[in-house]
Amino acid sequence: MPPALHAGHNDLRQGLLEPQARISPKYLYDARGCELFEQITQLPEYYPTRTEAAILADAGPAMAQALRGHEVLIELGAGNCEKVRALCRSLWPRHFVGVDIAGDFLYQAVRRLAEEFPGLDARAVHADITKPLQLPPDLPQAGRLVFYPGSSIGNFDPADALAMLRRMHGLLGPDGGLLIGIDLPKPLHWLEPAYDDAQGVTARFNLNVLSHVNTLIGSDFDEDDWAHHAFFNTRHSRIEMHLRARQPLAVAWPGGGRRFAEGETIHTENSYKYPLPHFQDMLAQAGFSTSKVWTDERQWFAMVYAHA
Ligand code: AVI
Repeated sequence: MPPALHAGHNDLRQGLLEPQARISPKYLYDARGCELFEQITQLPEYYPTRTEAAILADAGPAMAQALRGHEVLIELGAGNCEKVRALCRSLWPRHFVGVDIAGDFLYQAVRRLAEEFPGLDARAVHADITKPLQLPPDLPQAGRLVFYPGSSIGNFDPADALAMLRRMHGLLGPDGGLLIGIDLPKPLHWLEPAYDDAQGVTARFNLNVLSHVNTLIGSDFDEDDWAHHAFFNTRHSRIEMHLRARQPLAVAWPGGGRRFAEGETIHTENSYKYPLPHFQDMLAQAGFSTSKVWTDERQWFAMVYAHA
């Protein structure tokens, strides 16, 4: 294959060459990765999605009360717009903007939402939410609420998470708010299986990143050479996902390559579990003040509402 075909994605090549090889978690989400993640959210061990959905359902009326006045809903990483439905039913906003990197998927989901909520001005913005965001210029400034569910903020390292919270703050006027989902620390015997399930779906999700990388940079990773490894790093309060070489091996790509010793790993994802006060500190550093927190009985997950 001509090398030009695999130009770009220098971050990938650089990450693979670092002493602790790494692949950014954003590469987990090609079409197959998105499908596998959907399956993860249904797994018995993967508590975050269903816990968050239960909080949204149980606290619906109280949330509607607290969020009154927010008529402009901006969902980051909107995906299939499933989570925002409950919020639309209780808030009946006038405007909705769904932002996601998966364009086609998003356009269809926003069209369905507009059909379900007649009168809602629903729009899709195809964009990478980790970069500065251009919202439609005619979107009202007053009454904005940024909705960022799913605890995806935990997939950024703390400095990047803080930068992201600051960018969210920058999207809001003085009466704006943020409703964000965060996954809280909990005992290891609940945490680790959520990232290493019995059916091996998370393993397939992690290994799939190698096929995606092959497509992007023309490398010759073989998924069978690697094993999924996920563990809780207590010092950093985060789940780490790695791919571990099953034997000594060499991987090549146009213009480069590297050897891996048996047991050497590629770090593919972090999922931080912030204690609530710690996360509230981050919000404060980004210019927000926490207004309300909803959580589940076990205090495993929290929906935090913060004022700009
Ligand atoms: C998208 N994100 C919140 C998931 C998480 O729990 O950190 C990604 C994931 N990785 C493995 N399982 C789920």
